[in-house]
Amino acid sequence: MRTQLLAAGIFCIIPSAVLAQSTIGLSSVTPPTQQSYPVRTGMQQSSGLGDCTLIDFEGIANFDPVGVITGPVDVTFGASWLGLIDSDAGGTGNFANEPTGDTVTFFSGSLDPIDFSQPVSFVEVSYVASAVSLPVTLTAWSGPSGTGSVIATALGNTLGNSNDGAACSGDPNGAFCLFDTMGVSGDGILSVTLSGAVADQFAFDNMTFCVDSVGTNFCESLPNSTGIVSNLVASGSTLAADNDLTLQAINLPQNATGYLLNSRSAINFPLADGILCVGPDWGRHIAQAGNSGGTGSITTVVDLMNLPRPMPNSVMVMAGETWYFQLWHRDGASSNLTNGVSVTFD
Ligand SMILES: [Ca+2]
Ligand SMILES: [Ca+2]
Ligand SMILES: [Ca+2]
Repeated sequence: MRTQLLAAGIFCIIPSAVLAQSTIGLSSVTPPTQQSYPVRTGMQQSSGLGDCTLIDFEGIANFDPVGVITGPVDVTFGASWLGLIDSDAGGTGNFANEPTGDTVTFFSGSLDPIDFSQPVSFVEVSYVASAVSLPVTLTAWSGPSGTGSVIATALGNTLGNSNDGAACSGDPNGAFCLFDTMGVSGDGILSVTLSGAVADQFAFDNMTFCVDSVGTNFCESLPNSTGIVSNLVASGSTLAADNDLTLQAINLPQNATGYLLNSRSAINFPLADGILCVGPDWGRHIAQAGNSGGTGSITTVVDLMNLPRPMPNSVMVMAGETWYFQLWHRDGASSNLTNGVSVTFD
């Protein structure tokens, strides 16, 4: 025991090597200064995501501006946002364990805003950051290009660079190797900005945005085998009589089965690899069990007229009630859960 403590102490006092290594950036080459600004189509992987859209950045060349990604909502990335491909896949990126494919986006120079052509209500990114880029703040704005009023902010404080001490390894190479998510929600988001990050020391991969999200995230689970905590996003109407509620689990492991849980009460209890946020009186949407497929997403359309319950077998959701939801899914030999989302009905 004494030897282990001593070893740990010695390990902790080698900051000079760590500091020196932390200057190694995300890319081993300096981006060119003059570039065209592209408009892209077909870049979004939206299958199975319903009202939510996932931008995975696959297909953008190394150092090519991300530009405008067109779709139901056009997303315009400021000129400083560039594609970066993993060095293990032929690019120059010093990263690993990116949530999709081999391509992420990082910025060169200023931290430019990201604009949405129509209001969205949820924006989440999977980011990776070295120590000098923490904490990083994601801010949602009511106007374009970081104007108007602040709708919501989210703080990212996960150390992602193994040279700075993050407990992760490359795939097989890449010091920026631990991704985490941060997300903002609220009505009428027209742009998001990032602050606190340092150029060439911060990147993100998947950007998920949703329209018409409702409800409140009330409980955080633990990272699943992708290294990220999965999220449950509610969309539709909070008017019980509308019977219009969809719950989308995102950032799940690929090809994992899972089903929704509901409850009138919230708890916080370790279960398998995650945290159980609902119950103990769960209703289980077993008949709607889904598979996360290649997008890592399961969508459940909830029937508010016949919500599955242990006893009686189903109930109708009434105005004034608050319900808590969470998705439970397989994860390799074990299982995990999404974050919880609560919805109060009118
Ligand atoms: Ca790599
Ligand atoms: Ca990789
Ligand atoms: Ca990607």
